[in-house]
Amino acid sequence: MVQLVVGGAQMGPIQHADSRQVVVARMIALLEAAAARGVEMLVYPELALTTFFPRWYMEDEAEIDAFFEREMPNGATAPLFERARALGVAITFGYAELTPEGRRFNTSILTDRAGAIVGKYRKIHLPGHSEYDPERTHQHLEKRYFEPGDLGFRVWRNAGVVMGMAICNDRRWPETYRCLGLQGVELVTIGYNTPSANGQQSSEGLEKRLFHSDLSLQAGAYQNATYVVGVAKAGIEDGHPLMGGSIIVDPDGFVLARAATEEDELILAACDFDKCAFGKTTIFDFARHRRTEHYSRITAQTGMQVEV
Ligand code: ING
Repeated sequence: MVQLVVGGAQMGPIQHADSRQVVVARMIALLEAAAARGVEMLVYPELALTTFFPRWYMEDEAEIDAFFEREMPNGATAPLFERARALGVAITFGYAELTPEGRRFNTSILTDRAGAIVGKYRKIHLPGHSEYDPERTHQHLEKRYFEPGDLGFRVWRNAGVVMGMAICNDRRWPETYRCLGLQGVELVTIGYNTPSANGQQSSEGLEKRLFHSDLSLQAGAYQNATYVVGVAKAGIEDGHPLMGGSIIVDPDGFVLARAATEEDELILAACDFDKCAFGKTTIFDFARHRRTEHYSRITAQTGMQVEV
């Protein structure tokens, strides 16, 4: 039987002016609190080291690159890796990655409980736009600052558990979970930064956004018999609200823990990964039930085509 106490380290707002050092100190405080409560695997949000900078339109390359990390771990994050190793807690967190070749990705890493990086994922589904959009109440320029991920959806066996990573908008696409489910995933970690209001549709309020986040995470968990942990960076960043709503979902789709605030907040649940087996060997026994001869449209066609 494989059990792991999994924690979600929801983070409150990070202001444009906040230094990496200040942010990492907050992450270490969450790590300490988690370890004190027996957490063995801790999930941080997307872009956990900086403010959600895709809300800003920038043209100056140096100004943009200031939000990116050239190596990981690095001077600012080494204390976090060190403390996680000392406490024996595996961690995953998101950050903006600048590669030696000058490519930019919205990235997430996964460590083992000895603090070594065992996995990397680069966000595949980038929402938003690439040019300034005057029609929007706020910009969402992920397509401007990041390339689509080039590492695919992968899993790693870590602390005895088959783990996979996704990031934010990925959680809204069933393909994300099924690509991981087909690899036997038992824990999907998804950090997110989700604006509380829609920049294009003012009627879509916070309640509907929180519902859609839950719906996506719970469906992904149930339909692939896996645990899913969704962790927010939340609160008001330089006047721009991000929603909270961090949750831990079990393989039946039930929510085991939910954040109550939009601040730094720890949620946790003791996860028994044997619970994944029932779904994977009955209702979602993919080998027995899937009819792939009828699914070709999913990869052959990108956009909707109405032919009737
Ligand atoms: N943020 C948002 C997300 O997918 C979004 C963007 C919000 C898209 C709501 C659609 C609806 O949660 C990121 N960073 O992807």
